[in-house]
Amino acid sequence: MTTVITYGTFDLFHVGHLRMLERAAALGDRLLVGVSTDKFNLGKNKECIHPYDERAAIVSALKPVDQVFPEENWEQKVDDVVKYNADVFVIGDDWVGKFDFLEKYCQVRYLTRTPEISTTKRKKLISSGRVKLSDWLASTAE
Ligand code: C2G
Repeated sequence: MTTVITYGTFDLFHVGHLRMLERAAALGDRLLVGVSTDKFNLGKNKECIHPYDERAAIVSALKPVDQVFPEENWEQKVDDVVKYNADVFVIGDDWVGKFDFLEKYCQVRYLTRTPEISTTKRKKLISSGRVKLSDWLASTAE
């Protein structure tokens, strides 16, 4: 049984998040996801639109995901990897090098991010009012 573990905020869930979770799940038999708590996100200078319980509910409902737990601080990853007996740690390459310390405990894989999509960009686009949401959705659907 190969256990994969990953972490993230997953606010305004989008296809970049989904593709990451699908690819992470494909690396093992079960996927555990640490979802950042609202308090932890403030430390990342990220203010979420969706509160933790909604973000965790969405992620835990996904087919590739077996279990969700709260990510409350930067230090918990080693304990999590040991506690869950994780074989592979996966995260997007926007974090490349940041979690190499986990190589003592498990495989560390940085996967390429899905280009051109991010929660921040989507928040800006919606709040800018430059385009009507319906026009934008129509344009992205093409
Ligand atoms: N992601 C992606 N493609 C995107 C956007 C995000 O592959 N277009 C990936 C990120 O690389 C990350 C995961 O989706 O692996 C979750 O992204 P975020 O919610 O932005 O997570 P982040 O705030 O980077 O938190 O301790 C690690 C942190 O909790 C990671």
